[in-house]
Order: sequence, then C-alpha cells, then structure tokens
Amino acid sequence: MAFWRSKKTTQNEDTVGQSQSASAGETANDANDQVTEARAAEPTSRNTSNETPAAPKPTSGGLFSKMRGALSKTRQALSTDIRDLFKTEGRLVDDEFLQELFSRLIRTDMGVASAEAIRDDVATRLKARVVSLDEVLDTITQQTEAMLLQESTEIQYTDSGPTVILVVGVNGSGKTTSIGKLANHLHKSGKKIVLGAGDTFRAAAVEQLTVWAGRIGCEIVTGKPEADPASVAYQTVDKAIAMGADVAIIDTAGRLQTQSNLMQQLEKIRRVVEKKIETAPHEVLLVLDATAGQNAISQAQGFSEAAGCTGIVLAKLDGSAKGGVILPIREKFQLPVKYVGLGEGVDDIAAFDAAAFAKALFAQ
Ligand SMILES: Nc1nc2c(ncn2[C@@H]2O[C@H](COP(=O)(O)OP(=O)(O)OP(=O)(O)O)[C@@H](O)[C@H]2O)c(=O)[nH]1
Ligand SMILES: [Mg+2]
Repeated sequence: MAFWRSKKTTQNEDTVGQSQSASAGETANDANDQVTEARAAEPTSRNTSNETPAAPKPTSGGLFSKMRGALSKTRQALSTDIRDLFKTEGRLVDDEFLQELFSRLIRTDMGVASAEAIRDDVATRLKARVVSLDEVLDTITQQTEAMLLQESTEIQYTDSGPTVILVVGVNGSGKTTSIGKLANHLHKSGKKIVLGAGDTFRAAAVEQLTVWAGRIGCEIVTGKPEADPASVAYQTVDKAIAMGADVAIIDTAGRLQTQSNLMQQLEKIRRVVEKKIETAPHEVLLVLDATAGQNAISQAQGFSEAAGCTGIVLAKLDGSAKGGVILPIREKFQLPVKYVGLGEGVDDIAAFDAAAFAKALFAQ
C-alpha cells in the first residue's frame, strides 16, 4: 500500500500562514518597515556577502497567489505537456492516453510511484470516456491533494520554556535563508526568537545569519570562528532560557549524510541541547532544495533518520520546474513538509498546504 493511502485526510491550518493570507498587504508593509529600520541600524560592511538576504519583494495578494507564482515553472511544464494530449477538444481515455499521461507526469520529477498512482486514479475514474482537459486536470489535482495530505504542518511547540528548532541539510540547500524567513514569520506572530549561528566553519555563514537577525530585530548567538558548533547551540538555548524566548532556531553547516564525523557533530549538538532542555530539540527540520529535483532526495537519503528529523522545509520552489518532487519527498522521507520556500525575500515562506499546493500545481 502506498504511503499516502494510510494518511489522515485532515490537515491543520498553520496560524502563521493564515494571518499572512488574511492581511497580506498590511503584513508586507509591516515587514518592509521593519526591514528598513533594521537596515538603517546595520553596519554596511555586513551587506557585502554574496549570501546576504535579498531585499524583500512585496507580497502579491495572499499566500495562494504567491504559491501559484512560485510553482509557475512547474505548472507551465506540466500543463503544456498535458494540454498536448488534447489535440482535439475531447479525448478518449484508453491505454494509449494513460501511457502518454504517465510519461508526461514523470517529467516533473514526481517519480514513478506517484505518476503511477495518478495515472491509475485517472483510469479508475475516467477510463473509456471521452473527457476534456479540465476534467483530467481536476482529477489529477484531487489525487495529488490526497497524496500530499498530512497530519500536521505546525511546529511542535513545547508547553513551557523555549521550543528548540535545529535546522539541517546538505550544502547550499537553503538552511540559513529558510531560518531567516521562518524567524521573521514567527517574530511577526508575536514570538520571541533567538537565532544560533551554529555554522561556525565559515565566517560568511555567521555574517549571513547576523544580517537576518538585524532585519528581523531578534537576538542572535554567535561563537568565535571555528568554535565548536555544539557550544554555540548550548549557549543559544542558554540565552533563550535566560531571556524567556519562545523559540530558539539553530543553524548548522551543510553536510552529507555519508560524512560520519559531521553527522556525529550533529549528534553532539543534539546531546548538549538535550542537557539544557530534556525534551529538546523539539524540531529538527531538514531543508531540501527543490531545484535539485530527484537529486535532492538522493543527497539527503538517510539524513532524516541519522539526524532524527521531524519535518521538511522544501526551499527554492520558485526557481524550480521540478515542483513535482514534493510527492516522492513525502513518500521517501515519511516526514511532514512543514514549510515551502518561495523566494529569497523575508516573506517568501509559506506553511505547507496540500490543497493549495495541488491547485497551484495544476489549475490553469
Ligand atoms: N529563489 C530562492 N532562492 C533561495 C531560497 N532559499 C534559499 N535560496 C538561495 O539559495 C542560496 C543558498 O541558500 P543558503 O540559505 O545560504 O543555503 P545553506 O543551506 O544555508 O547553505 P550552506 O550554509 O552553505 O550549506 C542563497 O543564494 C539563497 O538566497 C528560496 O526559497 N528561493
Ligand atoms: Mg547556511
């Protein structure tokens, strides 16, 4: 039985996403004001890094249109391909049609299992009928949504004391940027945030996170260059407790799951954090790069187990024509996708929503 068939068919809404979509214009203005103030207070030398966050783009009227915009490359590739199947207005759904549909679906990096499931669903519902493009797209959208449904996208907050979130992933997947955006969301929803610059290998990494903290107006803990990342993590949690913060988010250096010394280092970070708060880390978020398509999966294979991950952030959806990769990600990692990265600006993150995602992927 495929993984998605056993999943619950309800999904919790994320409060951050809700508040953003409820008052997108107002929220964007607030963020822009904050950013302008924070920038004015920043030393200009901090902005010289190539990895400094991009200036925020204005939000374009709600979460759905943002998601739709981010998925435009994938959607264009898909719908052009599927539209191609309809040279005439209606088409008979027979074996030939189903085979052609299948080969178009797998081009989005959704993988064989997902493409088969969608094809089979179309067969069950529409076989031997003459159908329109819209009918096929509707059926595919519903099936995709069913496959993407998951129990919860919400951060698992602890009942008392700071919630500790560790962010991990391979090099360049989008960890630091996702932390900046997530911190901004949580900060705007009234949470007191501390960031921990746990990537101590590169000075630029500390600088990059420091710029984000300045923009958001939140605290950051940094160590000396090449300091033990575990000690930075420890101090971050320490600081979070001392100042009564709600959330501590700890950045880590990029690594491959095959680099055993670096994976042990993650283990050490977990241990020291646990020493401060027994139930921490409460979340270990694995950041995956959507532009890498199926490669994102093979790069991070085994990572989720080795690092004890609790959820996924799928970054860079906006730059990818391979948005379909979310389906095998849900299948292979057996983890909820909690957030999606929709760009480089402060507001370019959204709590994952299966219905909105499926609709944004296929709706014409
Ligand atoms: N378009 C787009 N770019 C993104 C997104 N998230 C991250 N990036 C860009 O991807 C690049 C790498 O992002 P980082 O956040 O530095 O990635 P990282 O995983 O922290 O990298 P390392 O610390 O080197 O392992 C940067 O140029 C980011 O601006 C996104 O959602 N959309
Ligand atoms: Mg980084």
